[in-house]
Amino acid sequence: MNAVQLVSRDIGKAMAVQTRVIDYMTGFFVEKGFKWLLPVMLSSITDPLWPDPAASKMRAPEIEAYGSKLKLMHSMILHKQFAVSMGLDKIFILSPNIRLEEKDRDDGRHAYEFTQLDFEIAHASMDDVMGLIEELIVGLFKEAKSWEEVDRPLPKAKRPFKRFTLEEIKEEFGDEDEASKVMEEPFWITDISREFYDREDSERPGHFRNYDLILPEGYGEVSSGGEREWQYEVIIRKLKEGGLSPEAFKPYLEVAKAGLLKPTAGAGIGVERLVRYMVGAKHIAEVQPFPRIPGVPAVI
Ligand code: ASN
Repeated sequence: MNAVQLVSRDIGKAMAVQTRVIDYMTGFFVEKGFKWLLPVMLSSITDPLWPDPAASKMRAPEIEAYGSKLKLMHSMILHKQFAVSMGLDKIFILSPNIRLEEKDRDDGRHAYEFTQLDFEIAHASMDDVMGLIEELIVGLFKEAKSWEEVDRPLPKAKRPFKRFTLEEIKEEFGDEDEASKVMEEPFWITDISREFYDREDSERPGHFRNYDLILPEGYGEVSSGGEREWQYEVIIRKLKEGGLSPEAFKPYLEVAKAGLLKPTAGAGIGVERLVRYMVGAKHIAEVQPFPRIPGVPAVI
């Protein structure tokens, strides 16, 4: 595709739905008393996105600024925890993320530049966050029934959404993608061994208090989150177990060591993924005015 073909595409419907989705979601969080932070796009530390069964190992690109090296953000997870340390108990951000995935990640769902609605709540539990996301999704789908741009039936998502552990998904469906194809309503996958910041169940070591929301019809993961670690010793141990260098998380560890991280829980919701699902687009490129597809050179 060249630049002329790119600007000749019709993405009016997708952008109309995106406008309504962002309007609905931001309104939902503002209404509930969340503070709306502006995004951080560069920082000395970012989400390692590793270890993670659903990710390829990647490095955040860096730029040099005023004598320090700053990374392009993989996600704002660590900054969300800092924001709660600053005394902001409920926050959200429309956060642009850059993730230079492997080429083979072009599965219709991955983009190497995308936006997530990322939120975090002090002293919340996984049930609190899962309940909040269910309320948001059920309300959004209900609202969307009256939007003329959404001309396909969305599932009657009923609360509570079904929950499976990752172990159960493997036993029952083989993997997450198969489960997404078979299921007819959004569902949860819990207990996933991944990045250090997701909380390990202190009463059940080797189990994790985290969750992903999966869309049906093969659309796959749309949201991901967890309760968080906040204790310095636990964080250090998990960084080392994950093969990550504590040196790369210096300011984060300083704040943790000072006892300033709080127990929190949160999640991020992929904006383009949600819009793709609601308009029924085959590929995420169809809902990105400027597609950023792993392995495909950007046109503009
Ligand atoms: N937003 C995610 C979370 O809150 C983190 C991520 O995007 N990797 O857990």
